Amino acid sequence: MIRKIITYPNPILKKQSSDIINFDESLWGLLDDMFETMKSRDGIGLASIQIAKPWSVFMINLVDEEGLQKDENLVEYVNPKILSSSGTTTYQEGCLSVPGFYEDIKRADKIEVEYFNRFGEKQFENLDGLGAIAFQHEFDHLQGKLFIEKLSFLKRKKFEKEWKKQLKNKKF
Ligand code: Y12
Ligand code: CO
Repeated sequence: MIRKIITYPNPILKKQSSDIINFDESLWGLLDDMFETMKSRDGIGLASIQIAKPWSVFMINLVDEEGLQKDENLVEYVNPKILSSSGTTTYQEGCLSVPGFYEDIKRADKIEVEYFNRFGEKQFENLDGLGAIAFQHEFDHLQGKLFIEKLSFLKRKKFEKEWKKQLKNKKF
């Protein structure tokens, strides 16, 4: 089922997400709904809190070398952790909870992560490039943080101004 994606400044987005204990049908149903919802909006990443469920879950579905977004490349991250990070990189990020706004954000370039898959099996991954950026963006959602909170004071002002203008035009 396609769920409603909550948008800034909904206070639910500030909530800390809680770890999954039972890897059962309620988790699988949530993950399936998240995938349907993310695809319906052309997203490449979505955290559970964005559909108002404060569970420690997100998913990433990057495009391949040919620029195609394939279902089989979806990765579901349950109870994820960042074990180590190195380097820095900057990328123009966007978020389905802040539609229509994109800004350069600095993050670690390489990360080593652990997580569980939907069946409760522990996984390890080394990520770089867009995978590392997307993971950190989604991981921040689990701590109740949006990418706009990483903006400089002036860029945040620019965002608030654009956001107000957009709300007036009732685009979203
Ligand atoms: C790099 C940077 C950020 C991420 C996090 C995942 N972000 C997204 O998937 C953003 C998707 C997005 C899609 C939009 O288009 C539609 O909704 C059709 C969009 O534009 C509007 O809403 C107007 C904004 C964001 C991963 C990797
Ligand atoms: Co986001």
